[in-house]
Amino acid sequence: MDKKQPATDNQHNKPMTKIIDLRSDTVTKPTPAMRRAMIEAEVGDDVFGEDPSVNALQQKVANLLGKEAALFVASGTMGNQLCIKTHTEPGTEVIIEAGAHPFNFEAGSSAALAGIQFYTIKGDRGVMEAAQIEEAIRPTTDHHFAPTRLICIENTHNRGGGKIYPLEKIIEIRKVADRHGIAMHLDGARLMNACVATGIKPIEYAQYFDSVSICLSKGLGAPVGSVIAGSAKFIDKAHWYRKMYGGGMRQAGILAAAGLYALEHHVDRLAEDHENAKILARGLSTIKGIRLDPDSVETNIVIFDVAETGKTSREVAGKLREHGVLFTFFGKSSMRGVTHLDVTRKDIEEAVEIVKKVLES
Ligand code: TLP
Repeated sequence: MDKKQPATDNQHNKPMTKIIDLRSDTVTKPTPAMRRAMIEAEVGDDVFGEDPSVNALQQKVANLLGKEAALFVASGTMGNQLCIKTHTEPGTEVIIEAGAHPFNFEAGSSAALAGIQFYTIKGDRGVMEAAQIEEAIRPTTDHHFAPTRLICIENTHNRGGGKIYPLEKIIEIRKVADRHGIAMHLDGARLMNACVATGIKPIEYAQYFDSVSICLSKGLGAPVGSVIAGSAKFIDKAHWYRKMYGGGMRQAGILAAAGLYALEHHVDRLAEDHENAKILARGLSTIKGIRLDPDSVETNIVIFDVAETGKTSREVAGKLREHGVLFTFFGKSSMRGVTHLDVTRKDIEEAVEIVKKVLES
């Protein structure tokens, strides 16, 4: 089905009234209360540093993560890219897990804009071991090599199915980084999911990283924006690159107000998304043709395999779309469902019923 077409009722070819959209936690729409906060936001020209709402958001995130400074940016991609650019020089190397977002889904920007190359490591659901990382670090004494400058970690790990990066593993990796004088960046697009699921505070994770990026427009439900945090010197340099990348926004307080609202009202409720993801996983795992271990679900992402249906993931996703349930697919047989603010437990139960009907009929 054409992606632009609305899902239709199969028999009558009429547009479906209800769609259960599990493609991503990015699809949420701002709630009425969030919209009110946006309308009422105090604004100024943020390129002059004069937007009170942006400044308040930056201060809030700096405090939350225990960093000297923070910077509001347009997207998670921009956040990661500014951090990678700021930590490196062209011709240097960045160690990253093979399924990580900057390597797979940021349009080649780390190569194009920062001029770095990645050294990828295959982790276990996105989790690399300290020993694997240490082995990947290039010797500084031999100029054949691109010097290693940065280690990137993703928590939770998207392609790892929302896997939480164990804190003790992060601590081990930090020791390796310190031994070699290498910086660490945390892609914390869904850091708050990890925090809510474990009870570990954002600051406890963040202390092991030189830079952290968190997304406001994933599970937190804001329409736009991410925030990066680090030392004052680091953020000052990233601020220069943000301007260079065209990310200097003017009355951005309208957007920052949504982020502030999200941090104040939408963090604790992530527990509901995690519960719904477990319900989704348990339901899907009982359906013929689906392979999924429901116990592997730790946060709001559910990845499952449909090879045994005899159809590709694209075909299965297309079929389900016709029945009003949207999933994403990657690879030939892998699919992803993500729970979020705009789907209820009832929606999840309904989605499972629909998948069952479609796949088992
Ligand atoms: N992830 C999106 C897609 O791009 C795959 C999604 O639907 O999950 N880091 C991580 C871990 C992410 O999952 C994403 C977005 C980003 C960074 C980038 O954020 P945006 O989309 O705001 O640039």
